[in-house]
Amino acid sequence: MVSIRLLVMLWGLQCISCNADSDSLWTSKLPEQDLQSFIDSLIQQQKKLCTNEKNSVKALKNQVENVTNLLFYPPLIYNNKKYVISKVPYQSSEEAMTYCTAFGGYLAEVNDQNEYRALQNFVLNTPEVDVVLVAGSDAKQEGIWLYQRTGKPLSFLDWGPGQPDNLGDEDCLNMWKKFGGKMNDLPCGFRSSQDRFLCELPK
Ligand SMILES: [Ca+2]
Ligand SMILES: [Ca+2]
Ligand SMILES: [Ca+2]
Repeated sequence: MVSIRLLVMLWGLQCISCNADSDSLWTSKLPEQDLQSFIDSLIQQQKKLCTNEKNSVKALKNQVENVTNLLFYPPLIYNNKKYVISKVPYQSSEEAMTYCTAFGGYLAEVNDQNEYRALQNFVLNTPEVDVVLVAGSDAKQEGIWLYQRTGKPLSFLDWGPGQPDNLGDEDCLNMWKKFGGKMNDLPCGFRSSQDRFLCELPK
């Protein structure tokens, strides 16, 4: 009898992970005379609770997708990554990085020529977008460009005409439509409500 009771408790334990409502299972008395039907009802409850959990995970995923659609233009899928350009400006490069991190990624790091071409086309083909912040800063040492996330030197740079000019102290990196999507240094703080940022996310 003890082993059956243990079995019943284990079933209850599995349900705990599905839904807090299953607390009630622990407070209800075990009917000694009809353990089988009690076990059956527990199995049914567990199935129901796990279905509820699946539904809430689905609802949460939908919510995240809705927020993503509100905050970002339609994504670019490239090389098993998802790139998104914000519909909103950033107050600082740190804020842009925080947004990207919140969505499970980082401020887009242009690593090579192929990724650069893909992102250039993405920037050029996204309407209402002009200046797009990407990863890269020479704040630590003027002229030495590092990825903020890793602290490593940029493995790819392609400056627009006359850049970088560090005009009035510009220590962050963007891709600029005016330059055909080529790179420009710009201030790391707020510059214009028209400026956007680009996140690199897992697909
Ligand atoms: Ca990259
Ligand atoms: Ca600079
Ligand atoms: Ca500049």
